[in-house]
Amino acid sequence: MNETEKSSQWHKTACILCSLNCGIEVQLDENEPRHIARIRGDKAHPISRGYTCEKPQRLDFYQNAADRLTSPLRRRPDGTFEPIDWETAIAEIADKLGLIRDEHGGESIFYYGGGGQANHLGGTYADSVLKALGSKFRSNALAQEKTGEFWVQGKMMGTGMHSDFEHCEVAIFIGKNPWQSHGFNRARVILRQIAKDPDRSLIVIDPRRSETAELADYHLAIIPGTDAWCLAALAGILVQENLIARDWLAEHATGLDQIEPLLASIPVAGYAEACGVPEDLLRAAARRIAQAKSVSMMEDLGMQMSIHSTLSSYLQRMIWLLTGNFGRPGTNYALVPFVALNLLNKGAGISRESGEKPEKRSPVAGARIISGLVPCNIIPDEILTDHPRRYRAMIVESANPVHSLADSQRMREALGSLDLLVVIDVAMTETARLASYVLPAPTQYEKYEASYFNIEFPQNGFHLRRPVFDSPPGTLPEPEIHARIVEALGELTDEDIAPLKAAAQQGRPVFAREFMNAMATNPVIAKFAPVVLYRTLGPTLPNGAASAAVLWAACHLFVQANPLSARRAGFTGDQFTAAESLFDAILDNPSGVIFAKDEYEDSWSRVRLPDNKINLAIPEMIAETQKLATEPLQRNPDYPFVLSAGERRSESANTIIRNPDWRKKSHAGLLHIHPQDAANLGLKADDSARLSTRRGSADVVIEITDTLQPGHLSLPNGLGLDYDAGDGVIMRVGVSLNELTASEDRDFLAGTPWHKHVPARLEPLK
Ligand SMILES: Nc1nc2c(c(=O)[nH]1)N[C@H]1C(S)=C(S)[C@@H](COP(=O)(O)OP(=O)(O)OC[C@H]3O[C@@H](n4cnc5c(=O)[nH]c(N)nc54)[C@H](O)[C@@H]3O)O[C@H]1N2
Ligand SMILES: Nc1nc2c(c(=O)[nH]1)N[C@H]1C(S)=C(S)[C@@H](COP(=O)(O)OP(=O)(O)OC[C@H]3O[C@@H](n4cnc5c(=O)[nH]c(N)nc54)[C@H](O)[C@@H]3O)O[C@H]1N2
Ligand code: SF4
Ligand SMILES: [Mo]
Repeated sequence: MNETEKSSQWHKTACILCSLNCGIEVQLDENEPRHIARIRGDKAHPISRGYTCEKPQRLDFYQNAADRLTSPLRRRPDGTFEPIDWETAIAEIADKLGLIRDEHGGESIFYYGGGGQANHLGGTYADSVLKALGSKFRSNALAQEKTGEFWVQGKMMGTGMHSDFEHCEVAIFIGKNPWQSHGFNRARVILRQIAKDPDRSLIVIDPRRSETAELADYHLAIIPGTDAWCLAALAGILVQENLIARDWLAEHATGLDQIEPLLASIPVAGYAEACGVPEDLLRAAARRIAQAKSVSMMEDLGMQMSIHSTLSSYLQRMIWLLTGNFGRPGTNYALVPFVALNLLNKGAGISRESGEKPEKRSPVAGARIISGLVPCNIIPDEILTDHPRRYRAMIVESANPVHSLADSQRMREALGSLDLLVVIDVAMTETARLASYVLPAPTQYEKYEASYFNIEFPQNGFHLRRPVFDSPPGTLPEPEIHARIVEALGELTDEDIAPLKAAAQQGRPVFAREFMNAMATNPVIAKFAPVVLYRTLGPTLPNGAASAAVLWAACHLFVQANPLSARRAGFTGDQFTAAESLFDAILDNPSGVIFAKDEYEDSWSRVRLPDNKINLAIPEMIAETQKLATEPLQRNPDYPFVLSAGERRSESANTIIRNPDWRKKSHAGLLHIHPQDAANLGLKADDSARLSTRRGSADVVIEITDTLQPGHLSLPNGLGLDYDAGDGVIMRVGVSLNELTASEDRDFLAGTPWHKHVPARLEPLK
């Protein structure tokens, strides 16, 4: 295909700006063929079906950023970087990691990241590097938002779950603004449908009149940080007005006898006052929930990144469980993940189904490890110490912890004090700037990638995306980087893989037999399975799809664990044939495939607790609920405002796009403030002010809006990046939020941060 044909063609891929990864089609610029010129939704994508929001129109800012990395870099003693070749980079990194392992043990090498919003294929191969090093501790962004929810979910259901907003009668969102942040497919279409149907209701629990709250039938505008009181009051009303689904609970749940007296004693009027919502409105919402045939409920950062987050995850579940809303259309369901992530990438925390691993604690701070992830907020404590088991080296892949985790100042200090920091990214990030070595990867449009947050039901989809562009010289895809490190460590030799390489030449049936055999007989093959597959099966896959090799094993594991789901999705025959045809379907369908079809009742068999019954009573959470009566929300008079540090707006997308020009001027990261507060401070629209927290201060420009309550301030997520436009001049637009947050402000159990609840002070800058 010549360049002109290539540019006029529509290439199928996905948007990478949030976890939904909607299918899109892109056309390249005729004159500048490395640019994306036009973008439209892919109607053939089996999940998003042509839907997109406005953000992907600006994806070329990601693809063609000026701070893209094009060569491995090594830090010089003076802190500047020099380009080096790949052979040198891999040899030196493997050598240094090997020395640290030999001297201090593999436990001292910490892995962070492994995939952002749409790129988890590379991270599955990192597992082999970690095994080669004997590394045991890892984390990623899920451990600063979802681990409290995972812990509760593990104790109550032993399975991951999601909600069926498309079919529910009542939808409830707490600390979640799906109009902007999505979180489920085709969110705006579905929200509009619910809002305009007189028989359906939308309940939003959010201190702010968000775009979603605008559409709500019931907006419970709580005082920031009082979710636990609001939820306890709602659950209290359900019990006290006898609105609970008693027969259903008798059949499907245990522990009601322990929580009923607790909820019966909730002083509803007092808790209504504590959360600032009129008691009548709380009662009306609770009755609406109890009446409905189906209720779906979702929590997100507004609750998960605030005080009481783990407790609120527990109380949130009471609302829909006490009313029997699980395992039917329109309610909440247990999903079927693509098992590979569980088995091949153990502990990555992506599948949302593992609860707490018994007794697992971080080596220095002794923090609880949930779903295999060390709490993000304690990472600096694990490094900034002379403890013999401290982390001494770190590999960061596809993440920017210096910018995205609490307390950037301590994170910089911690990363700066490591013996070795290796960063794998596409761009020169705030974290990469501190690295000993920076390894450049192609963008997600220059390699095979996969969208992994598969949470749809009753049909679940998987999308393997093909490259739209060739990868630039100087970059290597992550699977290749990981394979080379494992090989340079001397852990996997040509002799180990030669028989499988030969078998792969004879077709997949022969390969499958030999691979299973090798897994059972050669411990090296079992230990490094992802990289082995990449090196043996990988080169035989069509169209250069070597990175997809790990998915072959994933297909087999999936069909083995869920034969019925696969059969309903059309993958029939014996287990081997079904798995092979699923793998072929993934390779052959550039818009993605449905890999599982389920029945709502299947949810019950996935509740992995005794008798498949839901457990309502978690002792730690019962004790926390009791404390609500005597421990009111604390206020610090020196910091009279509550700052929500990280609102999702229409032009924020974590830090995936670094060039600030992707936003219109009017969205340049303004601080939202209520008119009354602005007037009290003598501030007018577009005035500058100094925002201070216990940890730091920043200059902000304000926007006045009555969508916020008095006393509440809000700043957008993902801004304040130091973007080098190529001329050495750093552009910074908006506030780098985590310069203002403190790592000790975190949940008592899961260690998740309180970013939505940062005590703050605001002073006019004159
Ligand atoms: N446009 C856009 N979409 C995104 C992202 C993005 O950067 N930009 N990021 C993606 C990611 S990684 C995630 S995790 C999701 C997050 O998605 P969301 O959690 O929906 O996003 P937020 O805007 O951070 O927070 C949601 C709401 O919490 C409210 N809130 C603040 N304080 C409180 C409180 O004390 N209690 C309650 N109940 N609510 C409160 C805020 O007013 C806000 O409306 O979004 C994803 N989607
Ligand atoms: N104060 C505050 N802090 C927050 C939040 C908040 O609301 N408030 N939100 C938090 C949330 S929910 C999240 S999820 C985190 C997200 O924070 P992180 O997990 O750090 O991830 P992203 O900001 O998504 O950045 C992804 C990185 O991947 C790189 N990248 C993109 N494509 C590729 C690729 O193909 N290969 C490689 N190797 N790298 C690639 C990008 O350049 C970028 O550096 O931020 C958190 N931080
Ligand atoms: S930002 Fe999210 S919802 Fe919007 S198009 Fe991209 S993947 Fe879809
Ligand atoms: Mo997130």
